Amino acid sequence: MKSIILEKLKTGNGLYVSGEALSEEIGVSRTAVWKYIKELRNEGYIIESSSKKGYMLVSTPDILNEYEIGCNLNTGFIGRHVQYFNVIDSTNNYAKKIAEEGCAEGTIVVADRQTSGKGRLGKLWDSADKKGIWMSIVLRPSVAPGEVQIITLGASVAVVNAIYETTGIKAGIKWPNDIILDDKKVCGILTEMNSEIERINYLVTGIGVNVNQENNDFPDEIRCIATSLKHFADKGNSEVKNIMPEGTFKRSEIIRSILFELEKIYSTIESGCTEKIISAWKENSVTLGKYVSITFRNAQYTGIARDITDDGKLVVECSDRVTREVAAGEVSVRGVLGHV
Ligand code: BT5
Repeated sequence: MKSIILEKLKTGNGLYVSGEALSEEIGVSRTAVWKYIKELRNEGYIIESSSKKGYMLVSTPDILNEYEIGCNLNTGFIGRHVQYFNVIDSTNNYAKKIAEEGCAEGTIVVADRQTSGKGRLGKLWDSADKKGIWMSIVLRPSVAPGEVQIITLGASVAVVNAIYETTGIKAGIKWPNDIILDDKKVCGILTEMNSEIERINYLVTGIGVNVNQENNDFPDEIRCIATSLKHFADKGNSEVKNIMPEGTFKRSEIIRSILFELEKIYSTIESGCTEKIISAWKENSVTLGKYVSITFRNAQYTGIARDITDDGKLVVECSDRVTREVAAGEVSVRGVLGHV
């Protein structure tokens, strides 16, 4: 009911919609309409009211509810079910729970703030309130468990494409799936899997994008390695687009675009055309051609990252002249110079 009222106010295009018309069209009392308006205001919508003219939607702040994400969402199944929280421990944890319970494929869990956002290997992911996209997507791919890396690579391509489409900002991918701007991390992806030997039961792809943080919003420990889309845009890049008057980006728009790009890529993977994803990943890579240091079977090597294999392993030509193929999770890759 609330979403119908919201839709009517939005199609009012900045004009008043009378309370009586709303109550008649929807079939609820005027008091009920007033109650829903109050709820919408509590969610952050700026709605003016006049006893004679009714209600007018003045502005829609950066809100992440099911309605804002679903409106104009151009996907078949990814993002068609949204579970929104203003605060949660970790969207990945909740997504795993509902995946266990059998939620629909493509369900997303999104939060304004995480209290225990997770990176890989128990590391923490800083998830400041309303500043970023903290979102997890439940997938049930038909690829074999050993080939799951392609979905993670695909997710990073989807994020880079979506950031470019919605903000004009061209980010790069550090292998396997950190999204980098100005040598700093603007997004991290954490994929968790529940599988049997031959079959994936479900996959949760967690995506964290720093959108509207100022540099001071990051904790000291990560301030010199983290950045946000806003921080990048504030430096005065002429290609940046869609910045709101308050100097921030609308998270719901970026989310919709990520979901759209991800669904395209996911369908390509499910139809067996993984080479397209690999080549898109290579085009956006900031790792290939760079010196990297790797940890491989407990030994350290340095070398040049030359390629990635069809199943997503990084091919490194090491300085001892041996070429090694390393998988994410087994290795850490650090640029010899800088973050990349
Ligand atoms: C990642 O791990 O990059 C994966 C991050 C995934 C976060 C999303 S948010 C939605 C979903 N729910 C979750 O609970 N998680 C996912 P990793 O490569 O291990 O990087 C972690 C490291 O990045 C930390 O040790 C910090 O050094 C750094 N870091 C932490 N918070 C950051 C931030 N907001 N921006 C940039 N770097 C950050």
